[in-house]
Amino acid sequence: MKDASAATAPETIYLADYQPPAYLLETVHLTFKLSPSATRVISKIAFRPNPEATDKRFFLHGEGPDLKWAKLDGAPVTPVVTDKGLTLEVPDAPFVFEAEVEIDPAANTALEGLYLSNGMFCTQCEAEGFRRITYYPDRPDVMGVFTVRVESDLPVLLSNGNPVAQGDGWAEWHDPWPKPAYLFALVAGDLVAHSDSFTTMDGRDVALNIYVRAADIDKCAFGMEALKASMTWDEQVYGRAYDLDIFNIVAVDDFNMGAMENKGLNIFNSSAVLASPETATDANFERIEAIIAHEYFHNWTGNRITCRDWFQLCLKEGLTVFRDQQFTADMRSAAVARINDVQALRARQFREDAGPLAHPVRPESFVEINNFYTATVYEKGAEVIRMLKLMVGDDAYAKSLDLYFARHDGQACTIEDWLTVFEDSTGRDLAQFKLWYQSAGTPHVTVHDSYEDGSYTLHFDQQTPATPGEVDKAPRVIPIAVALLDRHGKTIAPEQIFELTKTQDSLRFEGVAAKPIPSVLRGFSAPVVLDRSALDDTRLVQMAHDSDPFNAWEAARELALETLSAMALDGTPPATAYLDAWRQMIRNEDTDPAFRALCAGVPSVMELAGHIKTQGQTPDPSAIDDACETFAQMLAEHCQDSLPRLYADHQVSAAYQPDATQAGHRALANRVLGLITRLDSGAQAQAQFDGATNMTQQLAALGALVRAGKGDAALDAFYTQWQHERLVIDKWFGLQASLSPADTAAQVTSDLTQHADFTAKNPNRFRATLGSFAANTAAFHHASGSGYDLLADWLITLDGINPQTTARMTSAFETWPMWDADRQAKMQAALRRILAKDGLSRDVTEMVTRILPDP
Ligand code: B3K
Ligand code: ZN
Repeated sequence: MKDASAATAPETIYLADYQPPAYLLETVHLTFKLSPSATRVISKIAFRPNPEATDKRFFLHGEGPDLKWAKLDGAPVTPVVTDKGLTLEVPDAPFVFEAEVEIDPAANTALEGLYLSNGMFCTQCEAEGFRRITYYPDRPDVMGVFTVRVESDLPVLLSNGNPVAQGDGWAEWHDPWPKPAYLFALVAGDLVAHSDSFTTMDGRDVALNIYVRAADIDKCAFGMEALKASMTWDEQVYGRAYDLDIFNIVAVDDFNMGAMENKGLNIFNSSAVLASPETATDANFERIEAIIAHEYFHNWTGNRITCRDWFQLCLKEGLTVFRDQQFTADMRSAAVARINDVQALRARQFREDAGPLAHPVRPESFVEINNFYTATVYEKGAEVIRMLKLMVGDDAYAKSLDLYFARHDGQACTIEDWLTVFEDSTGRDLAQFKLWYQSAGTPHVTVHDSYEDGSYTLHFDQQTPATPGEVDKAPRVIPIAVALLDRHGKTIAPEQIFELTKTQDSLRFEGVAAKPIPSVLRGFSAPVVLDRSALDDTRLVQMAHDSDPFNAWEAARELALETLSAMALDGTPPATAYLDAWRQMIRNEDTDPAFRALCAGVPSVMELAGHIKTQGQTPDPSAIDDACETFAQMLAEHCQDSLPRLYADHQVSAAYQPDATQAGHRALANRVLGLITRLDSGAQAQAQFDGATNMTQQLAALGALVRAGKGDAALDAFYTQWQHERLVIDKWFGLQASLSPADTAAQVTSDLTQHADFTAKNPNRFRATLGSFAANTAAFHHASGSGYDLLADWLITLDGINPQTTARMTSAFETWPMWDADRQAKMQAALRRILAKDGLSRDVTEMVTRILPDP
């Protein structure tokens, strides 16, 4: 029934073209007869005309399912089928459509739709994967009540909602909550469950399960605790209770991202849920806690209230990231959590916003929606909500969220709906605030000050650089948290929120006895680049005393950026006063070890390159890398006498716990170990490696040894010890690709791709190897171009296997405008080589075309 001539060039979809669906759903019945290469899917869907639709044509999406038969109200019909879907003449009245299709999960290496992972059937339907399973109105504003029957010999058969009935070789599930197809999920496998239960605040008993392969059953306890903590937190903080009798999580090895919030059946990349002290680091535990929370929180922000169309993705993702950030701040140290969030935002989102892939938090067009699950939609989307909360205040935020849930439960909504809720509940006009959703680019805010006769004024300017397709930018509303400190760091004017709404404006303080130290953009109150170079340099005081821990860290970071940039540009050595202050900071036992570990972090080569670029210079990755090495060596020597004691004082003797307190001690001790390794030829690191009782210690020691060029024996020992733990072997691949020196890393990585354990079919392994290499900035940007060639070769190979993961990884090339002409030319040549590949996927074609300059 295929009409091959219907194949068309990739089409651009526009927000402005949104049309309501022609038909709405009542009920959906699906039967899956599972078989690796020939799964049959039988569907029975009750439709009714949408009174609000103008276009009445009946169209079902479908990409790949082989249609065996179709019926309309019980009578056989022959729809017109193309490679995008099917059309059929239908009555202008309710009707039932039935069909049977065949699909091939075993051949599905793209990991979208129904696929096989190590003998387990599983699904990934967001954003548009359901159309690879069967013919269906695969758009988020079409919601149905699903009943699903799964037939298979495999022992565990799962789908969304509550279990209805089961027998030998089959199980039936019913999900009472209407949902779009992207939230559909099915799992069948030889699995075991780590089980628990939870009683909701409204008295519902919920069975909780984490399903894994038998060998992983000892790695589920932490995830389960994180799930229960998330359920409690959402009740206490947002008043949201869970709404089914069962909540299942399944760990899958082959997965394109972290996890997926399918209603009642979350599917997780095994790296985002499995953890034991021996196999996972403190950072892994923290990430797992955050992802479990994130997916659970989607039950309300995403599932109960979903998106009208995919342009509204930030409606669920920005809000859910903001909620998981709040959760982490409550569960751990709020200051450390905020610094981590801002570091990630700057590393990924600011970089995106400054390059050829810049787009608004709510984009206005796309070719492949999977290319818009970006740091801008997620992390900047969360920052926008953080600003909104700061501007309206905590109580008004809580009231607005209550109204949002009450007004829109069960609906598919837009950013306009979201903002209207806030306007209605607070009376504020949010027209200017909406620019944060509509306009791309990171605003640059410049501040200078003046002081005269007890009157102190801060003068602000804002300007947003041009982004692709958007040259002139109107001023935005920027909430700037400000306090004044005296010369000793004591607060003399408490924190207030100044809203900068114009291109230029000022904030005045009267009765200020002496010129104060301004603490500006406290807590990183807005996602902007702040230039405070016109202010007096008070950063050494702020680093030691600012009452806002974010700004204390920021002062340390700015000093490090400035010192290292000067070293890289012309060899200026660090000031002794700065090295002294650094030593004092790391030894200051009055501050949280986790915070000190963050302040002691040397900026990445990429962050330094960005800083040098904003100073109007062209960064040289190799010179920056050398400066970082020299700087670390100088710090080690300057702090030499303090290091053994610091290292000893922060060893944890209690049994391993993945909590923030213990993790903070380990983080600081491991930073110190990095410095000690520069002085003792790796003796201490080898001792830590040999005696390690948890992965945090073991991996940090291995990293220190590899960095020092003394890691060969330890790498072999690590591999031998962990060869049956695939998540640990990912670390083994990743560490070598990311920490090998710039001159050899491309060869090391290329050799790793020849290792028996390397496979491009597993996204975790591919990312651990090639993704880590691309993040090794000095190596990836090696002047020879060998890094660009290696990545391009592998992306060309991977595109034939998994377009979505390939497309994501092309963003390694988005920084081309930052570098010198030779590197720019080499990066563009590598991109053109990818673009020239025959049959290149739509996903990668869109990304590479956007990254390359206009011809
Ligand atoms: N909603 C999913 C992401 C789906 C990505 C599709 N390419 C996970 C999350 O954000 O929670
Ligand atoms: Zn999400």
